Amino acid sequence: MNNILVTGGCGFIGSNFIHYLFNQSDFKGKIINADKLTYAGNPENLKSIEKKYSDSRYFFEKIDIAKFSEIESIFEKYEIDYIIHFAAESHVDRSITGPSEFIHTNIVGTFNLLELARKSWKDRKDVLFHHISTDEVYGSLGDTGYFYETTLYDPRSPYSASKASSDHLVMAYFHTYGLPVTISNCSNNYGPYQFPEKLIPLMINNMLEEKSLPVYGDGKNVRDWLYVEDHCSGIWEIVKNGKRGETYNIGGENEWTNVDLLNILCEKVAVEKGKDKDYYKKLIMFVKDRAGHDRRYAINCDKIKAELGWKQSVNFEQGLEITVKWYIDNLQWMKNINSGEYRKWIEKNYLNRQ
Ligand code: NAD
Ligand code: TDX
Repeated sequence: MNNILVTGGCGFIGSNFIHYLFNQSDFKGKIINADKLTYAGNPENLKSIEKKYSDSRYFFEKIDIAKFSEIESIFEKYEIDYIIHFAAESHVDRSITGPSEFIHTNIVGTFNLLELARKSWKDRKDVLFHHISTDEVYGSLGDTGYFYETTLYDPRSPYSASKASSDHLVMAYFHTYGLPVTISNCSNNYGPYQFPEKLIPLMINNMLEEKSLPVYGDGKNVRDWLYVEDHCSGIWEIVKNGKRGETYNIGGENEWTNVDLLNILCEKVAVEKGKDKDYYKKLIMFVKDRAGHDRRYAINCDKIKAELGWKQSVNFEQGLEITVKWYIDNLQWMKNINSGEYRKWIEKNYLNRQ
C-alpha cells in the first residue's frame, strides 16, 4: 500500500483516522491530506503528525474538492493508490439553514473525485475509492427494526439527501466504469477532536461554561453511538479486505435517547470536575425541535462482523469517560475554536503559504 489520498483529514473523523493509520504496523505508505479548511477543518488536530511525518510520509494540501482544477492538481502532483473520502459538510442543522454548500461539497465534490480517479487510474485494479457515508441515508426508524445494507434509501434532510446522492454516484462508477469502490455507512461517532456543534462536545463545552444544555423536542430521539476509533478500524478493515462494489454498515449497537445520554454525560463531567453527580442536570433545557428531526437510527452491522471480523472495542461507559477527559484536558483546543483563534492560526500557517 503506497499513497493514500485522504480528503477532509482535518475534520473530526478524518483526523482521528490519520492518527489511527500512522499507528498501524501494516501501514507503511504516505498520506496526502486534501482539505479545504472550512470552519470544521482544524489542522491543530494533526500537529503531532505534521511534526513527526511531514518530511516524508504526511503531506497537507489545501484543496476544495468542489473545484475540479484544484483536486486535479493533486492527481498531477502525486501518484495516488487509494482514496479515502471523508470530506463533507457534515452538520444536519447547518444543512437546514444553508443547504447550498452541502450540494457543492458532498455531491459535486464526490463527483469530481470519482471522475479524476476514473481518468487517472484507467483499468488499474490494485486501487480503491472508499467513500465514508452515514446511516442517515436510510431515513428514520420507528420503535423497532434496524438499517441493513439492503434497506432502501429514504433521506430526510438536505445533509442526508446529499450523502445519499454521493453514495449513488460512487456505486454508479462501480457498475458503469468498473471503478474499484467500497462504501461504509456509519452511525453517530463521538470522541476527541469533534467540532463542538455536535451533541456530545457541545454539551461538554456548555457544562464546562455553565451554559444551558439545549435538547431538541422531547429528547426521545434515538441515536446509535460508536467511538470514533472503532469507526476508523472498520474503515481500515474494509480498505484492506472489503469486497469491491460492496457497502458495509458500521455501528455501535448502542442506542440511546438523547435525554438519557445527556443525563449520563452530566454525571461523567460532574465526576471529572469533582461536583455532585446531579450538578449539571439543572442546565438541561428543552428547546424547539429540529425541522424534520429523524426519530430513531439503529444499525445492523452483522455483515462487517461476519465478513471482515471487525467488532467494536470500546464500550460506551469507557468511551464517554475517555472523551470527557479528553475535552477537559484539551480546554485550549476548545477555547481556540470558541474564540476563533484557530482560524487566525490557519490564516497564518496554511492560507498565506500557498
Ligand atoms: P467534519 O465536519 O468534522 O469534517 C469535515 C472535513 O471536511 C473538514 O476538515 C472540512 O474542512 C473538510 N471539507 C469540507 N468541505 C470540503 C471541500 N469542499 N473540500 C475539501 N475539504 C472539505 O466531519 P466528520 O464528522 O469528520 O465527518 C467526516 C465524514 O464522515 C463525512 O463524510 C460525514 O458525512 C461522515 N460521517 C460522519 C458521522 C459523524 O457522526 N460525525 C457519522 C457517519 C458518517
Ligand atoms: O444541541 C443539540 N441538541 C440536540 O438535542 C444538538 C446539536 C443535537 N441534538 C440532537 C439531535 C440529534 O437527535 O442530538 C442528536 C445528535 O445530533 P447531532 O450531533 O447533530 O448528530 P446527528 O444529527 O445525529 O448527525 C450525526 O450523525 C450522523 C453527524 O452530525 C452526521 O454527520 C452523521 O452522518
